[in-house]
Amino acid sequence: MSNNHQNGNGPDTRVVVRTRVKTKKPSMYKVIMLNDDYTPMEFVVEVLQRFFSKSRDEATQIMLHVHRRGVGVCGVYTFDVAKSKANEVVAFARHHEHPLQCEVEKA
Ligand code: TYC
Repeated sequence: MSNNHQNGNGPDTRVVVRTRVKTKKPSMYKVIMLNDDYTPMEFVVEVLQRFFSKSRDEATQIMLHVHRRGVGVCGVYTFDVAKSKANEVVAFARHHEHPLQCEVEKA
C-alpha cells in the first residue's frame, strides 16, 4: 500500500483497538425484610444484629421501619452474599417457628 494509506481506510487514518484493563464492578443487591403479624419484634432485632452486623439501636430502627412501612432494607451485597443471607435468615426463623420473610432485589 502507498504512503498515508497504511490500512486501506483512506489517508492518515488508523484503527485503534484498546483491550479492557479493568473488570466491571459487580451489580449489588438489597436484602429486603418483610413485615408479618407474628414474628416477635425482639427476634427481628436479634436477626438484624446476627446476620447483618447491625448495632442494637440500628437493628431496632430497621425493625420498627419494617413494622410500620411493611418492608425495609437490611443491607446491600453482591448477589451470592445477598441470597445466602436471605436464605439463612428464613431458615433461622423457620427453626424458631416464625414466618419472617426476606427477599433479594437489585439495588
Ligand atoms: N409486626 C411484628 C409484630 O408486631 C414485628 C415485625 C417487624 C415482624 C419486622 C417482621 O420484618 C418484621 N410482632
